[in-house]
Amino acid sequence: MSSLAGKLGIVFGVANKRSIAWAIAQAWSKAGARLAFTYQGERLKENVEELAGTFGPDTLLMPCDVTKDEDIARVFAEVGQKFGRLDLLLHSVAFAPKDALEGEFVNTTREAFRVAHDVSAYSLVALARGAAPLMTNGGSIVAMSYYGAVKVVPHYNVMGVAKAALEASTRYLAYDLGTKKIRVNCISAGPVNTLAARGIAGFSEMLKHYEAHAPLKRNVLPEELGATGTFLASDGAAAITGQVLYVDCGYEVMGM
Ligand code: 0WE
Repeated sequence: MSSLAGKLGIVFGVANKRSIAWAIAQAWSKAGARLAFTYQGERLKENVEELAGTFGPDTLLMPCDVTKDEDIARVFAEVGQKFGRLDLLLHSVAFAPKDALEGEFVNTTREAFRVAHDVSAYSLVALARGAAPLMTNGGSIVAMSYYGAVKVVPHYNVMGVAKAALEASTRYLAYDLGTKKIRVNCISAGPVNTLAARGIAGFSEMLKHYEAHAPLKRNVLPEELGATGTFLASDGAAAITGQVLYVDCGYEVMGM
């Protein structure tokens, strides 16, 4: 039997076909899950409509700005109506103002710091709180992180601090929601060429650096993030919560 047969999930963070959220959604779907999607703003609506539509014309699709409590409330009300229950949630959402990812961290403005943390870290707490009452048979919440949460990656700057908050939030959520059999974990992915990575100065050099230095001498593939996301969502990971799982071809273990 498929590992996610009969499970109901919601995916936050699909922007286009290269999104990590889309890779994990496809893997969840292939493993038997039925999925709902949200999109951020009219700009991304058509993209996500087309992608979500590949799972059937009746795929639940809703707008959601994760910085708006009303949007989050509406999304979970609709999921409650249409699904009646929820098993899986993917958080693959991050944003920091572009300026904050270019100069020095020391120059991060109060507003850029606030926005980065609101969109990239607090949103996990808000979504977990919205999802928990629907996860009546327990559940699995998966969020995406990056090594810049733990070590300095030049220019990752305030996003690194926000990912540190996301990883710590994962642990506190795991503790609170553990009593309801809801697990909360992060996947810390090696760099992937997505819309969010494009336009980042030096990104292709970063991919080459990982290829040269990671034990596996290559970069992670989106479908490998899908496979890990499927494992964490499955009952095979029933005793795993509060963890950050590195899916980075081993890069994280290197000291030099
Ligand atoms: O988490 C990320 C990127 C998230 C991200 C990307 C952007 C680009 C466009 C957040 N906010 C924005 N804001 C924008 O205006 N990654 C793990 C990919 C990434 O981003 C970097 C990296 C890596 C790796 C930025 C600098 C250095 C390394």
